[in-house]
Amino acid sequence: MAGEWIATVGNADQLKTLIQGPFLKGHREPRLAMVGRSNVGKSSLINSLIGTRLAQVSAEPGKTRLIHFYTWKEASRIIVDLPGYGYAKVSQADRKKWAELIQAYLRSDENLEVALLLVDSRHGPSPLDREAYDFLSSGGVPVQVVFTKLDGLKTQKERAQRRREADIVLKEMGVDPSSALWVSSRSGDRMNELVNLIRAPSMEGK
Ligand SMILES: Nc1nc2c(ncn2[C@@H]2O[C@H](COP(=O)(O)OP(=O)(O)OP(=O)(O)O)[C@@H](O)[C@H]2O)c(=O)[nH]1
Ligand SMILES: [Mg+2]
Repeated sequence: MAGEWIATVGNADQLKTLIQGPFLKGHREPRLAMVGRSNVGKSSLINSLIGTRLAQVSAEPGKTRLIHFYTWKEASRIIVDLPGYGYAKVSQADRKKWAELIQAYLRSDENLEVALLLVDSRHGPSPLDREAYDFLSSGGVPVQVVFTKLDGLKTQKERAQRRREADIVLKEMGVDPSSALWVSSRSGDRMNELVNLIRAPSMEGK
């Protein structure tokens, strides 16, 4: 088995009992958190990395409303599937709950290695993505930007154009554009670059 579900939490109090120091239910592997707007492809990317369909994927945005923890055995990591932001139909109260839950997670987890900030390659970083980036980096969390759904950019010309546009926004955000990865979990295109980066000694040592 390439990975398995460990736990699901829906409120901040449950997090405190679940995460004890560096441990999460007895597991002490470093954690990778998936952050990004609803429907950007977080759960799909998790399934592609782990190699099984553990995380629930849906065409309907706002599917992941809880925090799910999975083991990714091959890389000795725990992957954290966080609820997506920016779903228009979510009420103000739900948005607040989302922010509180994610903040509580980031505060309680001493073993968070990196947050993968997922951005839709067809649209580039949105104002909400920029907000998420600022929020993570101001909390001292290392962030890796990953553009998803690369298969949606059909031609080399379109890819180059989107990349030029995204690079401008990344620079404004203070992110080195050459550090960003462009992948497709659907076609598997360039997924190896992400896997190699996660498994690189520099990241393992963090
Ligand atoms: N073309 C394409 N579609 C993708 C890719 N990855 C995910 N999708 C589709 O995008 C939709 C949303 O995918 P999810 O993985 O559920 O997205 P999510 O970010 O987990 O969404 P929430 O849980 O709502 O936050 C689904 O219809 C997926 O099939 C990809 O690499 N290429
Ligand atoms: Mg999801």
